[in-house]
Amino acid sequence: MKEKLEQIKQEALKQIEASDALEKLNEVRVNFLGKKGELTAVLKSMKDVAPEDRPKVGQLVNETREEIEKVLETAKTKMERAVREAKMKSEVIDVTLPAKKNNVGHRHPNTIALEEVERIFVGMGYEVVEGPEVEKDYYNFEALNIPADHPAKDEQDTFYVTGDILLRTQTSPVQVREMEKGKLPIRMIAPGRVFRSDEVDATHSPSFHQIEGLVIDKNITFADLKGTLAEFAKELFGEETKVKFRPHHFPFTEPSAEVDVSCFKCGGKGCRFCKGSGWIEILGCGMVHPRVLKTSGIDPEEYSGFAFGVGLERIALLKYEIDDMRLLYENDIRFLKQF
Ligand code: 2U9
Repeated sequence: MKEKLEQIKQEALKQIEASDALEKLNEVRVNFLGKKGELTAVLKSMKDVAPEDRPKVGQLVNETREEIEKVLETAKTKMERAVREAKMKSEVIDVTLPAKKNNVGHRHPNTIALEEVERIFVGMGYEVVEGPEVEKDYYNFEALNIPADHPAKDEQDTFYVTGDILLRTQTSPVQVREMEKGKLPIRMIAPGRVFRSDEVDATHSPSFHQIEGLVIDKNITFADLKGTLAEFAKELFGEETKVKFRPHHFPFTEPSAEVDVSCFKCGGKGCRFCKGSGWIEILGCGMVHPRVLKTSGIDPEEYSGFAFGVGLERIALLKYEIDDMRLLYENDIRFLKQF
């Protein structure tokens, strides 16, 4: 019996020695010490041992078991340490290596200009409202006092989806929808993409962006419009900026005007930037036509309002001194990262 136990022990030690993974060590444990293991088998065969020898044999079995367990435990600790050390070695960070450069994204000049304009108007208490790019003829033209036979409809030639569904030519439909809701007063800007059937050149594109503004309340006058736009121009182009209102015509406003700002390059003296005039045209505006108010259910006897429209690309081109609108759409990173 003693030899048998010695033989089991030697075999176990040999197998422990040969183990190169924690799983293998576990196999050895199961094979020798487990329920169906070799040592347990010896214990089970105790019934064949003479009763007086049983305590001695039992003790021998226990000693063998303890020895195997001890060697197993030592091997396991050693192996775990080796695994941990290998892992640490493989995960070592070389702090002297050059850093990886992360390419951080960049806001598009249009977005920078839009956020600046929004900041100015939100600061004056305006709400920013958006609406659909695909519109009904009614909201884009009819409700804005541009009937089917109006020449302005030719000027704003657009893309039709069906006979009366089209890509909006201005963001005014957003304001008409707001007026229809009947909640007054209104103080809003409507930024967004608009479409016109224009050829591409340095100042035109079939798709561009506008920001339109609308204020409707009791006792709104042209003086409110002038004060608001003068303030807007100062915030956008600098405190010294002056505004000039030139009479104009829009079907949806009466009276209407185009607004020039004093050239922020030369201060109004005249330079190449303002083509010698000292003034730069930036937007159109006017008092909302009584017919437009009436069409959307607002009583022009009780309420009045002003509106304005500005091309976002025009602001971006001026502010960042870009001389060709096409650069804004080409997404050339070398261009975009300059702003
Ligand atoms: C409602 C009533 C009136 C919006 C206005 C302009 C003048 C204007 C142009 C600027 C450059 C378009 O992008 S552009 O080509 N816009 O000059 N827009 S008044 O008038 C409105 C809007 C909504 C209900």
